[in-house]
Amino acid sequence: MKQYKNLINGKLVDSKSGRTFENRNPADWDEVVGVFPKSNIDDLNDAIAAAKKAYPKWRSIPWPKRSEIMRSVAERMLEKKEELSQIMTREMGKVIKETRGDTQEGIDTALYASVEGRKYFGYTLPSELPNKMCMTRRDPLGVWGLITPWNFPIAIPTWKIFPCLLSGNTAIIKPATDTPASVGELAQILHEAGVPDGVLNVVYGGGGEIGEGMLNHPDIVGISFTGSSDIGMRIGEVCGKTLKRCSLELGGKNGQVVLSDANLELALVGVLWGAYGTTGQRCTATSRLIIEEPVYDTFIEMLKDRVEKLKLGNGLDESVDVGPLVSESQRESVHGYVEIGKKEGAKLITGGEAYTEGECSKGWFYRPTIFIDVKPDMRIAQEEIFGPVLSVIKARDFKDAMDILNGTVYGLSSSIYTNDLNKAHKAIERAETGIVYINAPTIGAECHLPFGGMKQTGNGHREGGWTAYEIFTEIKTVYIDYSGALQKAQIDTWD
Ligand code: UN1
Repeated sequence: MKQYKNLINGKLVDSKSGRTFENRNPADWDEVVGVFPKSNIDDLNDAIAAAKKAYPKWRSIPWPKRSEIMRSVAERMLEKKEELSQIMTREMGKVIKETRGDTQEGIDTALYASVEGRKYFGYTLPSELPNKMCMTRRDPLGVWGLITPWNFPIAIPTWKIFPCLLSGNTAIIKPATDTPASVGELAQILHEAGVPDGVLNVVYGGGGEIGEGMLNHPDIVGISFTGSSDIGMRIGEVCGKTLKRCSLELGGKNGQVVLSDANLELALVGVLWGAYGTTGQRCTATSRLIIEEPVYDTFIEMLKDRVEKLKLGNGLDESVDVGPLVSESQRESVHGYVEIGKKEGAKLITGGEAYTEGECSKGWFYRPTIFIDVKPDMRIAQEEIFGPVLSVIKARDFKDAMDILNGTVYGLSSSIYTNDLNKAHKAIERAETGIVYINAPTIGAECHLPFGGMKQTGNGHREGGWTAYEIFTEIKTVYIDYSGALQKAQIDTWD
């Protein structure tokens, strides 16, 4: 068991509160993965002061030089890929193949950053007036607060930290209390790779204390948050009052549509991966399966059989398909939705209970679950469950399937299985989601493309790719007049 400390101004320090909290393995609650400081406002204030002090020097370093540090981060992460992935499985529960993917996504994000620092373009544009040029450039903002979730303990922190820092900002990160170790290890790597003291600070602790503290601190210029829509709305509200920048990546109720002309075997492996990968705990997880009537019964039969064959267990075992839920409260919440689904009249055909056999008796396991004959307005078809529960809905035809797909307040990811080119294009156009997959599941975004959602999934920002840098920079518009005379825009004429 490792004792972690806050990282403030390049030093590992205990919390001034003297309090700590434990992080336990969700597959075996007897195992303590680490002990962490339960920080208070004094710790946060120290971290913000360090980040503020480090900012002027860090922003003055040329982008290509900062990007060299990112390359070194990528190399170090690659060397430690297996170690990082094992720690992640132990603290979060998802299977080792997936935590290797999570770490790889962080490495890819660092490599992307290492190139972006040499090509982050502005525009040059013609002026309405002679002897004058116009251009845009992007500049950093200052000290950011980054609040990250437990389901992608490395990838999502890297989506925020790397573009934030590469752009010349400094930051405080507060990782989720369920998975703080991964960020602790990552921060150590950044420190060793040459990120100067105070540029990235880690403060462990609860959202109510540290998260709220960030929102209310005048020296924090922006918040980047991934998590639930409820908390996102609260963050947006507080940031609105002081006009802090704020990027929110929130809930999803992602649907996979299977049309009757689709390759059903392909659609089947797609939904198995989309719904039960990461034990359903992805913002992009497939939570609704919308099947066109002619293939409804056949597809459900194929699906039930395969779902019942999924192997549950400790994610470090390479043969396991599905790990535990992250915590006791997560299991209670998922089970609560199963009870709601039963009361609403949906038909439970498999799962629907905790799984406690053998070595799983000491973990937060839950049987992969399928509800069929779900009506689009039921709560299990509308609310984010974040667990291995799939709600299957019958659609009359393509139009009905698209209406059902779009019929939620969320809009993160959608998937359409069809071999009809025209329907595929119509679906791309009509889907009210930030990410659309054709003949692929709702999960599997790549780090160099924009990631985010429409409607209540967010507030219009996109992480990933070049768009992540738009979050962490401000556009500056520059006019350079080399005429040597006063030229009045919109007033002087050119003839
Ligand atoms: C999330 O769903 O919380 O697209 C992040 C994916 C991953 C990232 C998901 N690359 O499924």
